[in-house]
Amino acid sequence: MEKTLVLVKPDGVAKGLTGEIIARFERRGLTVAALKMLKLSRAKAETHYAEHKERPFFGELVDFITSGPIVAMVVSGENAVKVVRTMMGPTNPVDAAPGTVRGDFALSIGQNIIHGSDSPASAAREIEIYFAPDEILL
Ligand code: D4T
Repeated sequence: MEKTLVLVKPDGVAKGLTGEIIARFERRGLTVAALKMLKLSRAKAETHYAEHKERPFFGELVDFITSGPIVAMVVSGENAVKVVRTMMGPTNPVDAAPGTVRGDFALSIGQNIIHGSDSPASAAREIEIYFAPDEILL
């Protein structure tokens, strides 16, 4: 089964959307294979978003993702990477259709509620940042 990393970002946790987001994935038929709440260190945030290091929004991105608790999960299922990305909606919530997480709950690209890996290779890299192998239970 394909695995992907999902984060409920600090704004999603603060808005009480964690349960709603998990429920959407479970109702779709995906499986939560690992789950934890944590506060991300700057070092881990910089590792996660390394591809954006030179972008002008990098500092704000790291400030935001480390600003409060997040919920990290490994979601598994057939085509989990693509299915989760479709259910999230585009990065900029302005373009996100109603029915997607961002289309229903977000307005700003800087605070867009949720992260999902963008490819199986990214998923493998990102899952290692958040979970030890023995924490992935399904
Ligand atoms: P994440 O990684 O958070 O799921 O977002 P995406 O995969 O959908 O989008 P991304 O990697 O292009 O962007 C990472 C992160 O940076 C924020 N961001 C992005 C921002 O604040 N301003 C911007 O102009 C862009 C492109 C939002 C998500």
